[in-house]
Amino acid sequence: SVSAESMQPDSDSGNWKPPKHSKTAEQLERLRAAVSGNFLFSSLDEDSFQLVLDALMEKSIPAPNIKVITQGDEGDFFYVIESGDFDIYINPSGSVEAGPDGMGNKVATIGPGGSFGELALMYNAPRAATVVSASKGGLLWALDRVTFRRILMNNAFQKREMYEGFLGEVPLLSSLKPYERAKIADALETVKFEPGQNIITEGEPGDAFYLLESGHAVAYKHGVDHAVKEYGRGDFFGELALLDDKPRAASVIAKDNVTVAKLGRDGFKRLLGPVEGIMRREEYEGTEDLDPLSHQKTVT
Ligand code: 1OR
Repeated sequence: SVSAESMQPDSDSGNWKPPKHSKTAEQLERLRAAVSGNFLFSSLDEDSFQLVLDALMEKSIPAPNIKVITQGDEGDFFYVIESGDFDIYINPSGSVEAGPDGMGNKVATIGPGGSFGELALMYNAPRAATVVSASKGGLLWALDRVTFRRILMNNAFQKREMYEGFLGEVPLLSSLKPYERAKIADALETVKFEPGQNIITEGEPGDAFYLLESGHAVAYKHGVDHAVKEYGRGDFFGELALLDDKPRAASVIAKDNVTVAKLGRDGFKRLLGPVEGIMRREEYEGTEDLDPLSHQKTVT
């Protein structure tokens, strides 16, 4: 949980001037692309967004095996990945013997569009993990601690707190670690629908995945006469078009007032990899007719 102390603004930042690192048009274009899919930036207003763009610094990580963050160090920067893969190692015991260079065990790999290094800045804690480049041609965008805390952090806290309870109840996500659910929370957007509104329309291309937070929705195939499924709190839908790059296989329509947590295609691919097997298995579970939507309660 968030300590009161970690929420205090940094004491030395009374007359803070945000850093400005000038960028070429080419750099700016790459930077905009790199942060476009990243949750934390998407809910910033124009001014804050511009301020963060100015403050970000490009950092080239040309080769594999370069340490970007060392577990136990003080936090200085938050990083967004433009290109390259980065491995996360955790040494739970602090033992020098554990794993390569005493870095402990590899717990995750993060790729383009992903980010890391937020925990130490959010909680005023030592670095929780070691982060090492895993490929050539890595490019990072680094945001200094003060700008992160002043501009991006409240957003991250709010979303992680707001979604923590709900995501913990979603059966699909129960095998994930709390940290993995926190990263999903960052990427979610709350959307509301009124009774009768289409959340998803059959035949259209798919660009998002949905978790149902409250209310009920019904899936229909071939027009609204043929209900195939009803969804309630904690259920998910919209995965098929994203998993298989196919048009929407059904329409999903709000039955009453519905609130969904929406996850865009990039976030879906980046964050739900570990449960892809579960989604695919559930598609066909216990059905004779292999109806691709029959992984949840069938409307009778
Ligand atoms: P940091 O500032 O502590 C290391 O610096 C960063 O590694 C950390 O922020 C996160 O951004 C990132 N546990 C802790 N930190 C992780 C983890 C993680 N994965 C990435 N980082 N995991 C939990 C393992 C029990 C891995 C979850 C898959």
